[in-house]
Amino acid sequence: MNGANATFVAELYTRYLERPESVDPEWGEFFSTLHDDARALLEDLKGPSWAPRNSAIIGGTNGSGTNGAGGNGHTAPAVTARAGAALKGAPLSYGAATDASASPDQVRRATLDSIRALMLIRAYRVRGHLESNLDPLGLMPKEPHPELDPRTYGFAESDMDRPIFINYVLGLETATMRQIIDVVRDTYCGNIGVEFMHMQGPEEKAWIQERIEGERNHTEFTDKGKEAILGALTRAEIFEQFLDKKYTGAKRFGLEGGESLIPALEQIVKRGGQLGLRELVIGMPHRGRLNVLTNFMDKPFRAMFSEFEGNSPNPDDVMGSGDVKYHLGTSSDRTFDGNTVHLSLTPNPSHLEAVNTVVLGKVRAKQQLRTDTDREKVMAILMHGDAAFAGQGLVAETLDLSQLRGYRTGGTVHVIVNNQIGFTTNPTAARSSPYSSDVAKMIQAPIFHVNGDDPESTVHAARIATEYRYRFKADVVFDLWGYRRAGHNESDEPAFTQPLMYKSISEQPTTRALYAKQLEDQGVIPQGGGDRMVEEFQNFLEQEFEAAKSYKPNKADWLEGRWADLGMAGDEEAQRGKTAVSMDLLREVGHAISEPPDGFNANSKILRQLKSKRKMIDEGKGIDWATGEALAFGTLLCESTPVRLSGEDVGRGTFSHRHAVLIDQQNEDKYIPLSNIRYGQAPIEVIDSPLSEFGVLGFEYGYAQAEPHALVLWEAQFGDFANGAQVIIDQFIASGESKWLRMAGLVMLLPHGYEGQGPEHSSAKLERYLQLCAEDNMQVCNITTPANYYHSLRRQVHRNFRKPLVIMTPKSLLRHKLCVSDLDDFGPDTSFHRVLWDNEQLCEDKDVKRVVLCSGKVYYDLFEERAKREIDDVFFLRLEQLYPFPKKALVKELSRFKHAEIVWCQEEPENMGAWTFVDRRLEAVLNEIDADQKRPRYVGRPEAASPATGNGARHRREQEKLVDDALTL
Ligand SMILES: Cc1ncc(C[n+]2csc(CCOP(=O)(O)OP(=O)(O)O)c2C)c(N)n1
Repeated sequence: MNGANATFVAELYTRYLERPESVDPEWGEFFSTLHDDARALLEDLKGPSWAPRNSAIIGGTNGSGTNGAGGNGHTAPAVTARAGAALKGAPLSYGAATDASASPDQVRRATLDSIRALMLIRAYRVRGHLESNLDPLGLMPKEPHPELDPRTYGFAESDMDRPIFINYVLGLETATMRQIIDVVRDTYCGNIGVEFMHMQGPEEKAWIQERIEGERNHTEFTDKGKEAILGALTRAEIFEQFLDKKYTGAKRFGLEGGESLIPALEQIVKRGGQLGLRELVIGMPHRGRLNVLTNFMDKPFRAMFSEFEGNSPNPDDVMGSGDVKYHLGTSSDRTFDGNTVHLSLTPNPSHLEAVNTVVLGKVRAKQQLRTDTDREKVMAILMHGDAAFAGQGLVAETLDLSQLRGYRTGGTVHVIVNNQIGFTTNPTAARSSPYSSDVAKMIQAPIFHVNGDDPESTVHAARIATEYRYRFKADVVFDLWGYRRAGHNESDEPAFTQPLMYKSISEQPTTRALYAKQLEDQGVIPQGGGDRMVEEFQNFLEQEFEAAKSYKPNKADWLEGRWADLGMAGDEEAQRGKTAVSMDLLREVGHAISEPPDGFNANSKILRQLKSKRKMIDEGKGIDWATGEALAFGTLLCESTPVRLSGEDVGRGTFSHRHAVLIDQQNEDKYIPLSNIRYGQAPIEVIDSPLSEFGVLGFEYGYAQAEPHALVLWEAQFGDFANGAQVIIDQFIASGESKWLRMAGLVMLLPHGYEGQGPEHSSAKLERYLQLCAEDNMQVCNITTPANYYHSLRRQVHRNFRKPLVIMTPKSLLRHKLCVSDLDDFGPDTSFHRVLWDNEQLCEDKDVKRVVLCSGKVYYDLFEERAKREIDDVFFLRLEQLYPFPKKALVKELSRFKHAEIVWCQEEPENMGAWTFVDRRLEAVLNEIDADQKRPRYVGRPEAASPATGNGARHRREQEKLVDDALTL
């Protein structure tokens, strides 16, 4: 755009406003985005009906004025008249709309001025951030952007002082282009760059615009406020220096270069507290974590120094592997302005961003527990590195959850601690987008980029970000630009890879030093006041350092709050749990889940299913898998245990078996039978999740951690998809208790079984879970009856400890005539069985020639084939729970068959499934009972790279062979 065509565009635009259809559609689309301000301007300028028709200059000839905006045909003349008044510098009250003395040319130019000025102002809103001053090092190349140049809109130097009517846009009625530029540059190109014009919501966009334009994006801090900011910067900087001096070279992933984070976080809590925040759940990476733990979370410095001395953060009698300092969490209360906010930092693994949805799940559970339906009392802050935010796909998954009914938490404040480097990698190699924050545009989040060397702007922007979250209950991104003073960690040499950047960093005064000087120069603090603050804090740290020598942690940070009545796992017998319920309760639930309400138009096939469900309950026979599950959920709900099930398509069930949510065939109303058992029952949430494994599993893990008194389940569409969430499984579920003393009773339901559906839909990779099992960290089951499934679920909340439960769940067994239970198996005197006997014993123990041990669906294949062949001397034993390994039970059962052949049969290839896990454990059992055969013999598919064949005929051949081998070989 240049001066000449800007005139053309402005004319076109005026025509567009009068008759949108009269301009080319592409222009129309462009103009529609300009709409708000320009329309307001023209509306305001709409003259009274006496404006002369024939003075129309733009778009008003040939009678077209009759089609003008507002239908009175006078818009354009009125506009020009008003603009003409502006041109002459007349006061622009409404009454000045008729300035008959302005010549048509003057009026025309004034009108164009107005519109072109609006175009420029809009360009600053959209792209002003590109010329803002974000990089404290000043290394980021900055090109002037033509759209931000008044010449582009036809304003030469000689035009800069002409008054232009802009109708209170930017709070100015009239202004010269010079004044306009002053204001827009101050607002949009200072030390804060705001991106918000990508937002579709007019209210959200207008809010941001007003919030920042109203005060030119500045806060005037009181002297006390300024001192508080300097205090926070001083603590942040001196703490790192102190560590560097006392523990030179020790890894701490220091915050140096990003110290403004600390006052920014304090501002978020302070402003949040005023807006209703009572509990803040925090997720953050390694960078600056020790600083956040002490200076923001109030972890005692002496405790931190003690850990640097190599002491455990927990009392000696606490077990577990522990973790490195910069992964640990903590919790504390902080009070600002009389509002106390509980802060908890979630422990996390090295895996950047992996903690994100764990934090969100915790927030959601805490909101539920506080009946915080407005989502104002509990909020998350997630901190991120710039490289990680752009690079890790989980960020997109996290953002995607932010507004979904089953996962929303009322908005997260994301803080990118942007040091413009990722380990040794430059931004140009780390992302294709201009900013690391760009991914957040997918959810229309506003983005505040701030130069961290301007701590006042930092605190100001943090405040607006918090207000936005509270106003719109939506995510907001705060991108704090700084640098990394040391290498990636303190023993790394950054000059190997970024010599120029590090030369510049070595010459850069610290943020604290710059700000202390600023406050001294302003007279806010006395000369030398900055240094005195430093000394005072150094002295305090020295005292803490001394105190650390005798510091002893007096309690471990666990089993508090909601966990207070829970303990550690006891012996094997205790793990059974009391899971039986009365027959009355079973029938009550059974009836509720088999009757849609009056007037509900259920699908006819569903009605048939409900009828047969009702029959199962009434006759007490043939209870299938889905009904067993519903009985588990329903009985828990009646016992006041909330249930939360999420995963892809879980409402209906991937295999169309669950139908936890019924859909009215005429209006698509939903009815959840399990929500309608009785008055006063606990709530159940059944949530169809987005197509994500990593994010959603993390969320449910976090939820389960914060609410141990609910049954929380995640179901994979097919079990193997869970490996998209492998980080959550390895880093949290399997090892979280050992590393961080954090338990979770989360259930993972993983459809598994060889049914000829090909490589990706057969195996849930049982072997992976078994390999992770140790120290009683979790339970892994492959269950074969609806009743045992029911008990396994109820057991999760009927013991005084919590452990993750991984279940290989069935597919074909969902409808298998043999895979059913009696109602009695759910009733009094029943419980979970880790080992299940054969359903039929066909000969006496002593005559059993062979015992086939197996787990899961293959049992039924074996059972049917044995019956078909009328074999009566083979006995089956099912391992329903593989871990904790039911050694005692197996010793007892196998002692009956000391002289029999012992076979392990599985469907999976030999390098997969349970074989390598059970092999040595069964050997130990056989040795213990002094059986004739000391090791089980393997029967199953041979080793394979791919879990299953894609060829149906080959699958059947393989399956027949392994069943045949198990019975006869
Ligand atoms: C998922 C994952 N991959 C790789 C790493 C190894 N790693 C640790 S820090 C880091 C660079 C992170 O850069 P950035 O996100 O910008 O944070 P910074 O350390 O600069 O604060 C990398 C690659 C990791 N921790 N997690």
